[in-house]
Amino acid sequence: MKKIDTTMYFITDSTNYSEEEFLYRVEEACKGGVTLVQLREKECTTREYLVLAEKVHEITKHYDIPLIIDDRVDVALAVNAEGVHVGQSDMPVSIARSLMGENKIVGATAKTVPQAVEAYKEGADYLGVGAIYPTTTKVKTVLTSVDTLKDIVKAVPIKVNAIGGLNKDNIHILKDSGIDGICAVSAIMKAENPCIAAKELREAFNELQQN
Ligand code: TZP
Ligand code: MG
Repeated sequence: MKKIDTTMYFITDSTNYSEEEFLYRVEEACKGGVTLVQLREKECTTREYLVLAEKVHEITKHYDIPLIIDDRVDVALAVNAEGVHVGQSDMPVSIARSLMGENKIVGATAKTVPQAVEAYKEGADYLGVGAIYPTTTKVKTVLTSVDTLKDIVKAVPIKVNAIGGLNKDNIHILKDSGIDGICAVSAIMKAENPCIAAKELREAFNELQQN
């Protein structure tokens, strides 16, 4: 199995930031110890996605953190990103896997056990499960209960991350859920200091796993 550290999975959102501020925040998050970065752009053109992905990849490579591109296999391949993340209305995992090849990371969103099992069988390396809490990030999603999250963890042998409204003060509900990591957008992206926020969130999760 591929070695992927999904412990502190940071997902970007460039909304309301200049490119300079956005890239600064991404770099600060990297300094703070995030273990995986996903570039998630919903409104830009393909060209804009490509150009931004190249810039973000320069940063993540410097910190030796794998970069995952949301939704777009073509953009992931074009910038030689380490992986792609597909949701239920994106390219199916099986096709993403065959296009990306065996050595790249393919992640998938799953909200139910059948979706999780299907994604695993089609070749996903990890799953993002949620939203656990309501989120202010622009996304079409429904809530997933912690019980469903636990059922998914038991149903598949790949890494499972929780996502949705997570921050250092509310992740305690994930204790003993068996997850491998947490995904966060706002808690890091919108933090006054993304470096400290990333560090604190990672520490809070590590503590949860130990106690
Ligand atoms: N999928 C489910 S919730 C979500 C995505 C992409 C957004 C999570 O963002 P935040 O700000 O960490 O709640
Ligand atoms: Mg998607």
